[in-house]
Amino acid sequence: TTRKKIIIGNWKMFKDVTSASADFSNFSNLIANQNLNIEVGIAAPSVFLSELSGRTQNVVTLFAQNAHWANDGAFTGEISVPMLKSIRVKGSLVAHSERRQMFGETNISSGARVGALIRSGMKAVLCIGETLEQREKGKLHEVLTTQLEEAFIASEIKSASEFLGSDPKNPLLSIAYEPVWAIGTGKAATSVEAQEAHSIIREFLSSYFDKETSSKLQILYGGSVKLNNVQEYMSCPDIDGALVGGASLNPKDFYDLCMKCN
Ligand code: G2H
Repeated sequence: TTRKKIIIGNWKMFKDVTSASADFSNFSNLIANQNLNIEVGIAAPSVFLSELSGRTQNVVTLFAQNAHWANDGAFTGEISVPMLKSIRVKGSLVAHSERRQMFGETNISSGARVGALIRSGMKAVLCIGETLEQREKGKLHEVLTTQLEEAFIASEIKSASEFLGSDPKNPLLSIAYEPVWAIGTGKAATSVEAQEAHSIIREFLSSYFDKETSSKLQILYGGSVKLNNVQEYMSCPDIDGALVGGASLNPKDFYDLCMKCN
């Protein structure tokens, strides 16, 4: 495939400004000394983004963990896409399962967030995934395709080319498949289970957009990705990257993990 691999660390709600700055700089320095074939990014807590955006060395892509759909307004506690853009953040996660489960994020609200990011030329990493109960009831296909379809409609973005954006090597839309039962549990999906879900997603993207668009979009796997299992995921035909939580918090360990994929 021609899809560039992308590894994104998700720092969730960890670190303080001192450790975040030091860890980010360490990671950037390590990465900057390499010939990178992959793209690497970190999704940091929003209070650190301004500080971290001066430390990317133009080799680490800085992501937010969420972004609001409106440019501004009375939305206490939210952060807008223009705000992120003004501090040179390049994209955002959307609808991480923790946001869906604990903060009421829906397919519709996350689709609106995706729309705002894409219209601003920023990368949107839309997270989807099934719970254990849904999987056991045989609803994997239905859950994944509904999450995608409702979000795409709510994004109000009409054309596949808008989702792709202007840089063919770095499409604006990415999907992260994160089975809820594998997140932070240490119970990773097998690469066979992950590939099966990714191929469902790839097929849906083909039918919703077209085959060519689908073949260009990156689909990341997330959920207990570690140094010792990342290569197996990356060897699957429809897995183009990883969203890494716990294993991204230590800069040297995360660097080692990224280099396994380079
Ligand atoms: C899933 C993942 C990163 P972890 O939430 O998004 O976290 O790798 O800790 O399972």
